Amino acid sequence: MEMIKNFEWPDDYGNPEWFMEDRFGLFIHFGLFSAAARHEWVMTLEQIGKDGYQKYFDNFNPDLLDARKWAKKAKAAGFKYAVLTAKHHEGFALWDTALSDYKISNTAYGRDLVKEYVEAFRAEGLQVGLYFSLIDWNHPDFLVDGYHPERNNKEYIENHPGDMESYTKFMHGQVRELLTNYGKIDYLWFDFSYANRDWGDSVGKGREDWKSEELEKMILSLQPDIILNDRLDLGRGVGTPEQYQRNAKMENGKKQLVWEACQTLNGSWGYDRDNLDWKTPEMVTKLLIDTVSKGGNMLLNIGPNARGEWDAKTEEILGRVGEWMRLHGRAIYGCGASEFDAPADARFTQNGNRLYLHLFSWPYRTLLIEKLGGKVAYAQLVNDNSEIKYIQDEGLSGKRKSHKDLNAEVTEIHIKDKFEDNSLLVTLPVQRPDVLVPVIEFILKD
Ligand code: FHN
Repeated sequence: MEMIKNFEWPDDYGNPEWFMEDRFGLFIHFGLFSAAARHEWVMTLEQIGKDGYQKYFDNFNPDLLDARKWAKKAKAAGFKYAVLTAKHHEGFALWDTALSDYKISNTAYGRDLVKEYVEAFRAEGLQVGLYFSLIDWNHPDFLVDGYHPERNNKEYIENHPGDMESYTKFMHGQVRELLTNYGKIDYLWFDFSYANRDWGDSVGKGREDWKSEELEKMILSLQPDIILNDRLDLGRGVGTPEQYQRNAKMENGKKQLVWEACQTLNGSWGYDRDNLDWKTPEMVTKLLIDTVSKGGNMLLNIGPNARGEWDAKTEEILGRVGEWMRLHGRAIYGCGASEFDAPADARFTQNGNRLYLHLFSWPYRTLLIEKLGGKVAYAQLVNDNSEIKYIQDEGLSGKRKSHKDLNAEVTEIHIKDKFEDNSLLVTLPVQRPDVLVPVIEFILKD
């Protein structure tokens, strides 16, 4: 595993090596929007004012929510860390905050979900992260801008001119609560800065509005080992591209950045009952592999429903991905980008002398890999640790015992002349292993 020295990382942030080892995180979007069940931006997309939104608070009762079940499911799916929306843009707090009545402990649920979440996920051995929205559409002092649900409500705007000094005092106070009352928090995930937005009659918000420098200092004084993402508009922290797949590592000049691709299962972060745009288990697995092959993590999102349960489709996808992770975790955890170039329609991940070839399509019988010739000591399929044979400089690996080896020899004769002398010719079974993505492990010579 590449040490952090090869990466750009703030000296005063916690050591992110656990993060870079873990590779696979669970994002959980849960709040009053889960009851509306049509995307977590519903309040602003439908310009529902605070009064209109109150019905979700009044009727909120996730009676089947059990954070311990969430944690066990997360572990079974192969996740190593999690990030829960402690408060999303709607301003509804999932913890018993002393700074606002707009909180889960004042609903029929009556309990502190952040407390239950951190305890349950730590008990399963996962690192715990919290998502915190810098935006708060419920707070009366939050200055209305082009993203605000009340942006076209003249009366609201007249009565709420905005007081960002007072708002940031409140916002910093809530962050202080989360980093003081719930033990060690491993990852704080802010969302989001938009300083470059300009709607004409209002502009976006960034580090000056959030008092990001002051906030960051407070955070690191309370939790010196914590890591932060890059959305405080300070130009540092874990990179967080979302809803698309990068085509290369995340780099800043000569150094790689610590980053995670943030992806949804169906295009919505919050529970969206009627949204059927689900990614397949195979697509999710390939996104994870592709991200790790570029030196990043994947933060994969789920949106539990308003009873606090994971819907059937989410369970199905994570069940399949979890089975692949059960067999192939060693090709993901602790791995990163490789110095070798993968063949077409495949990805390499690497951890020291273990090089993993993830085959997005299954070639017929042979696979030629450049620059690996002479470097491989042994090769096997990861799903069953069955040997995979190859030809490199010294000819077919292992003794020829069966007609199949003779077959490989014939291949060698036919292909040898096209064979770069530093290539590796892998001979594959015709039958593709019955897993989401087959993986070959090459054990490299020291
Ligand atoms: O506006 C949010 C959105 O609702 C969601 O929480 C995503 C997750 O990365 N972040 C913001 C959009 O970038």
